[in-house]
Amino acid sequence: MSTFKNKLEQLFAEHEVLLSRKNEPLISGNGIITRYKYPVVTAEHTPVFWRYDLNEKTNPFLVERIGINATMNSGAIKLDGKYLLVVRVEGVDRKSFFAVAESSNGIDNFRFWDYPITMPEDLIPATNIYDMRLTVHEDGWIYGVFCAERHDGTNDLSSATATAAIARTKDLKKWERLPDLQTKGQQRNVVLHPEFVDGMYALYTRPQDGFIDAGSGGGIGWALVEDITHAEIRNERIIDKRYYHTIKEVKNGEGPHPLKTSAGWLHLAHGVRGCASGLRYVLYMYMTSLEDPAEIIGAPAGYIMAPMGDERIGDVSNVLFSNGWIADEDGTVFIYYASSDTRMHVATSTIDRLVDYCMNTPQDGFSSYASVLTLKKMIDKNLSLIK
Ligand code: M1P
Repeated sequence: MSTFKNKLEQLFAEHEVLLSRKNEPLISGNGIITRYKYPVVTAEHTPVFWRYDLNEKTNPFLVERIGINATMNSGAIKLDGKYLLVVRVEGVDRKSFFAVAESSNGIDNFRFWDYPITMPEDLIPATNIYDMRLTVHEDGWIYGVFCAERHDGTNDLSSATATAAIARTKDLKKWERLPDLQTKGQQRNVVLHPEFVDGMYALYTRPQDGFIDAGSGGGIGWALVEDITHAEIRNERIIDKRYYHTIKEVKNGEGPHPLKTSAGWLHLAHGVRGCASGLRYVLYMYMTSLEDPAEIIGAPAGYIMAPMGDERIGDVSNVLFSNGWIADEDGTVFIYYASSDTRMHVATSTIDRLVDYCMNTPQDGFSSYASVLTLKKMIDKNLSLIK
């Protein structure tokens, strides 16, 4: 066999070993979620035939022609019994695009579909698209809301605009692009609520002054729009505020759309704080009422997940980010999260555990004094049990 053929066979064989590797649960530290040993989707999971020209004549050295840099911030959905991630794939050229990776159990063996998604352009083409939130809406469509990034047209090459782009599909293959969300300022991390509210489409928003800085945008917002095919925000109010000296002091953003439970809507979000080593992104949760999905009824202090071990290192280090989760009928919840803008992981929990976490974890008292009082209450209660 020629060297080329040998090398090719080896490439496919190594790829298959990676794709078919079984994942293993790790003993969790907090009893709320279970992490897994291996990331579920990495750049190396992308098909060999995306990266290599397999023709010996045009690629005699069998080198990579199209490099993939990262697989991250993925929307998630269960369709026809399959766990599907709409992965943000980032090429070495720094452009992100969407591609579907499929698994039959949600924790390992994710395989990309042969082709990435060809997302139609809006009237004004975007330079980069990323971070899709998927929502099966009660109107019958599957919506993908994502960030469309464009250069702002000034001489400053780093100056961009972030807009919420909207597209819909029935099968994740053929997408209809709708006009981008019209808002006063910039928006990222916009998420469509799965149900109509007062007969309107409801959006979780994240108003921001600039491309990076949330600035005066006070946190996660809420807005109703009449027509999703020409979505325009006229009124927006902040429902989950940022606070000084918390995990969401600098920024926050809704993750995937909330999960409906008998006790309320379960929300997953990211919170950002600044520190000497830069920004630190953690995941936190809160709960809103069934009657009013914008009214917070449970807000545990601090984070539920923060970067750990290898998760702490990557293209943008010290970042956990989630925009996809799946709740199975038996109550298992699969939380898909990216670490350090580099690779995708899964953590599992259950609806009951997450509701218990949201409703029974002490809230933030916003000072050291208040934290000590909260801790002393727990100690009093426990010592009366064990002494
Ligand atoms: O690099 C961390 C994250 O930064 C942005 O999120 P946010 O707008 O909340 O700061 C996004 O670019 C996101 O994709 C990225 O993971």
